[in-house]
Amino acid sequence: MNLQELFSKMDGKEKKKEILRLLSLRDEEAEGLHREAAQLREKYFGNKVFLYGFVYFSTYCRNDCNFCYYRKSNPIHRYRKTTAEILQRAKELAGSGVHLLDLTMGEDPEYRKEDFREILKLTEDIKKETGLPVMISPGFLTEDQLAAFRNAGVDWYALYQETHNRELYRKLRWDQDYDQRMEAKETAGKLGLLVEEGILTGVGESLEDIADSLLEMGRIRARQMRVMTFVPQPGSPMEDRTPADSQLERNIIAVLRLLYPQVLIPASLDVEGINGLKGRILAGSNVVTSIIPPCSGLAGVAQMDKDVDEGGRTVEEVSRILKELDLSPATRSEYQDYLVGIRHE
Ligand code: SAM
Ligand code: MD0
Ligand code: SF4
Repeated sequence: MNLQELFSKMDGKEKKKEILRLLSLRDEEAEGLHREAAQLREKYFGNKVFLYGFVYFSTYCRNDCNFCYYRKSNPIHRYRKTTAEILQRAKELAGSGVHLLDLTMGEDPEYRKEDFREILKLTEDIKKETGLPVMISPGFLTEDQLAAFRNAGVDWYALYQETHNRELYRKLRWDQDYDQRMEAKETAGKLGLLVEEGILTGVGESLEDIADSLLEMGRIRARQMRVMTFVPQPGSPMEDRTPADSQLERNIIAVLRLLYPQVLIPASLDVEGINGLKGRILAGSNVVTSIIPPCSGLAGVAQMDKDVDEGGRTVEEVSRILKELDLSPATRSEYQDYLVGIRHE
């Protein structure tokens, strides 16, 4: 019996034990796990991979997350792009062949004004002019704000808990309420938005914390599930933490694929840049995120400028690497058909 079949027959306690075992695999055993996950991706998605364009349009933030470069108490250079410029970048990305646009900001008080009036209008314009599905990552939203974004045509709401261990959460997002953040995702789901949940690894979590998170992601019915290895940020309280390699992140990707074979699992270019892509795809990812137009003055979140202006984080470069793995970017309509399918589940 393969691992996926085994999982589907297990009760909660057995499942957790098996997750813990898989997370700690290394070397050839880990490779075996990743191979099985990649086979499952192939079973459900063929040789097709989805590509997400990333537009981090304001790096101003009212929050003070301990892991983040853009926390409000870090005295860094910040930018806020005008809506005209954001639309322009979105169109460029769409033209380059991405399947979705991820509109991301810090919790910028300026753009949060009047219940995001300007951003709502911008979202409508972007949908109209590009015809692409849109994800928003604006931080916490109230029910009314979520409904307004849904009415503006938004498809996805991304809001990452980072961990589902409340004590650890208090050390990471120390100035934000745990339950409010979880509830925003449940509300979004009820309103008909698709939800992306995510965790950080390398922030002092235990394997058991990770196992709990993976089960929690299923419980809240997230349709996209991400893990990112923590990248220490200059000027932040966690800057001296030793950075972890990507082994655990790749094991988590593989276990997510076994637990939830049909969900979207990103390989983010925002952790190790373009050189980290293969390993994550080989572990079972089926979405490449953090594709950024070169020389646009737009940044990543965990890796502000890595590979961006060199053109490493482009559709072209990603497609070249996918080809080496006998994979290729999906078509626009394949991605849109996938969304129709999960909406009707
Ligand atoms: N400000 C919004 C928020 O925090 O929800 C949207 C930005 S969101 C895309 C930022 C995400 O990037 C965080 O939730 C976290 O998972 C990830 N991130 C931030 N800083 C990071 C770091 N230093 N290393 C790895 N991931 C990081
Ligand atoms: C990424 N830098 O995809 C982006 C970001 C926000 N929805 C995503 C963390 O890696
Ligand atoms: Fe702000 Fe998001 Fe960074 Fe937290 S993770 S400080 S909410 S930009």
